[in-house]
Amino acid sequence: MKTSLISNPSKFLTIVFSFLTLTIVFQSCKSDKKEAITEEVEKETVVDVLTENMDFQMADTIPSGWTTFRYKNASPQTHFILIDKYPEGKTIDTVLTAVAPVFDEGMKLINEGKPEEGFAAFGKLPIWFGDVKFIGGTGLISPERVAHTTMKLEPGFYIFECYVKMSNGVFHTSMGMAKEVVVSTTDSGNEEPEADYAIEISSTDGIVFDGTVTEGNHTFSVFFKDQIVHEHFLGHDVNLAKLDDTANMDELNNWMNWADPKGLIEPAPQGITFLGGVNNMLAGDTGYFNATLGPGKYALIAEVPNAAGKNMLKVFEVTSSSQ
Ligand SMILES: [Cu+2]
Repeated sequence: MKTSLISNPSKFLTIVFSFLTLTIVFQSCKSDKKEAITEEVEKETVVDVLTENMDFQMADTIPSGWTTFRYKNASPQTHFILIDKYPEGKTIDTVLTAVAPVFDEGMKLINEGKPEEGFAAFGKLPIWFGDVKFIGGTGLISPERVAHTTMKLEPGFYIFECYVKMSNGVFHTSMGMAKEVVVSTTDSGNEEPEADYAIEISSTDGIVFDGTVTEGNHTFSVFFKDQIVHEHFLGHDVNLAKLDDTANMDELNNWMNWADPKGLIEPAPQGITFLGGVNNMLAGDTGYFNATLGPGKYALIAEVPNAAGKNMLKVFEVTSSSQ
């Protein structure tokens, strides 16, 4: 079953999550967002996002330009923010008539353990579904932690989502972790951050990072040298994790694949504390994350199948500043 999933280069994930998101959000949110886009929004240096129970509590409209998300996870689950950009002109009516019946059919088959039939059903989806873009967001963040991620936003309509799975296998997206957000034409006025440490990620070289970090509060840049669709139908990203003595790297590596029934599901692996990062961006883009790191062992890892085999798992030490 897994092999079929992985060998199929279709855009299944895009389809699944985009659709989940669209159904959930648009059914409850038909207000006229077109007007909101030009509304004045309060200038703020930081956009606060809070999760308490399968939600994104945040402003409906945020400024464009360089934007820092301060994402507090006050829930018992692990989450992230992935920001999706949909093609222009798609309405809820289009989705409900052209997509919903196809989605229902395909997902039902996959849930019944018939992935090949399910994928065949998704072949009936509109072509534009493949045009959804993933433009950034935070990395994985553990309970009671705060992720700080900075990225440049263009004005427009976006969906914020999290598709980590509950222990019963249900995606957080379908539990309420999908929110439509308007990025206004008002610029935040923020400047691009300056990084203390530079990270690069690409399909060819994996995560490139020199790994010499001293304790303290640091900003890391993440340059997406390229972006591709991996076996799980999504691109690569960079997540920061603190490792304690019980952390098992194989377990972490396996967990970072949603297409595995045991992947990206609660509970998160033992001994791992996720501290944020930068979610899927487009090729050529750069995002930043900030974290306060004490001495110890950490990892940078992409949420892709077999990150280690793609050179997308880097373990490094943070050394004491007194050393
Ligand atoms: Cu979540």
